[in-house]
Amino acid sequence: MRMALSGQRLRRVTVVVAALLTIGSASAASGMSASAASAPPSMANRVVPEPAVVQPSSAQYRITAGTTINVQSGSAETTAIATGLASLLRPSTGFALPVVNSSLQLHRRTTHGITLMLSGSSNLGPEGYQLDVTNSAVVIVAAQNAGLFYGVQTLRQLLPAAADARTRQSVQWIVPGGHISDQPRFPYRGAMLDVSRHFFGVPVVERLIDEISLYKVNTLHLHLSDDQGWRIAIASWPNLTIHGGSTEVGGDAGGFFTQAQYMQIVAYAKAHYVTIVPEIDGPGHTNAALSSYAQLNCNNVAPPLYTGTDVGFSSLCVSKSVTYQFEQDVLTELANITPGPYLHIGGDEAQSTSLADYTTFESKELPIVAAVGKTPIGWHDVTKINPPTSFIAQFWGTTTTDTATAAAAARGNKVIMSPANKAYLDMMYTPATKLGQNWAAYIEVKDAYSWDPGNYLTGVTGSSVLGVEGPIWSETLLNMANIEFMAFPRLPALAELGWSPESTHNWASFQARLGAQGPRWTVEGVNFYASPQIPWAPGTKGGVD
Ligand code: TNX
Repeated sequence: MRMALSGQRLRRVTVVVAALLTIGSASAASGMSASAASAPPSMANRVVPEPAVVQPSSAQYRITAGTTINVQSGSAETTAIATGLASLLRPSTGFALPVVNSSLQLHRRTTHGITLMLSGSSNLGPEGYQLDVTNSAVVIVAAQNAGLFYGVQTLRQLLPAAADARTRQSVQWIVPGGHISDQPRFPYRGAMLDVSRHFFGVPVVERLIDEISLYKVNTLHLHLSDDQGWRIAIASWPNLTIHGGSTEVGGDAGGFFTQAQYMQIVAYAKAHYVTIVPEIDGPGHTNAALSSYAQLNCNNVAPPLYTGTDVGFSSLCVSKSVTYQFEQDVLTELANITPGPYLHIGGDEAQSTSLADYTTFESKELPIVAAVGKTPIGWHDVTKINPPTSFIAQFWGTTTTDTATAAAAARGNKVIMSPANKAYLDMMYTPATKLGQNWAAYIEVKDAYSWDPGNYLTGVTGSSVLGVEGPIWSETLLNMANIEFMAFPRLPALAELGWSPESTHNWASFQARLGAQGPRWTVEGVNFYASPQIPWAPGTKGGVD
């Protein structure tokens, strides 16, 4: 592994040196001293997550008024990706950038402009792509449209940050030359938004999808129910949202998604190659439901709504059959509006449910998920009931050993890694951070980056790991600016752990590449934490806590 690592680095260095030599002699020929010429942009040290293979060259492609974006005719989805790129670049460049459907067989070496091509080749995998930048063309090739979308996200990061501006900028639109060949390490790269403790509406969720998909995050888990609020309308149990969605932490009015709004989010996510994973937590974290329907309580008394931040005090009534009718109805309606393969059933911190009751509840809940045609994900607490191997455990602990999760992995269950002291995006960065909590750790950018999800939890390695997720719990977060401050720049760090080969993992390289994101977030208006650990590029203006 180490040998391969240094071999790869060496190759990169050699290519960079060769590129610099070429530039040096070109400058000398034009009468300019090499030191007077400003350093040309390079494909290296720009992209987060780090691509699997980057081979910079001395070529440069310049987007001009004459540039077209070409796609093979016949793929409406490819055309939509190309149109998305054109719409992003038109305001800042002021160029027309027409999307051209070509019925000709596009060829990698002879095309001009920016070209998106689907190739039959499957060695790029379902999300992989190749990007070639020469003096005359940018060509992105992938086996599937998801790969073309990711190639476009890489291209965006190779362009000047001003490309993301909404008004015309006078900038040379240069794409540094070379070759990138890229595909993800893990299939599941996620973020989670807690819309229960504080409710956030459709525009916030869509903006978050915009922001995370630039870093090739492909899953957004929505924590839709908890003690403080029920946030998805369920037609057969309307009081869940009418009453249970009416408030939030701190006592302000809460809110909820209608099923039409939820479907709008799902569609927006799909267009960004993001799968929505809806979570209905149980048997604990259920006060909002218990408060909405007295019959879900063992004593038939509905408790008041809760606006505090304690955990572990609520439980559905495990011995009542109505509890399972409720679960069946809720999960059926949710499955009907969720095209993705997963339903998340929570299962964490059921401190008011006995182990026997917890086992009974989960043993009845898991078959309901299967019956509605979905794969269950739950917090790793569920592994203590020996769930079937179809169950996916999301690890949130703060230790590197967990016997029940390791035993589940040994039986064949897959695990999503969200260790709270590395991946919880609601943790404060330092004791001076105003937002967030600190029960698991203070998590600076280097802490979020410096661990290996594929080799972290004893007994949970390699193919047992489905991927990584960064949860944004919202007890202390009131709005988009708060969410962004906690997620950026740590979510891109987690995205790199989920996407990039372990052999590319390198803090110094990450520091430089993350620093290059600062001007982009500044242009986009992302309110991020300008960590002193990162050498932010000129043009970076940090956000506020
Ligand atoms: C623990 S860990 C929780 C959440 C809280 C979070 C706050 C887990 C699955 N549950 O209920 O919001 O800590 O950091």
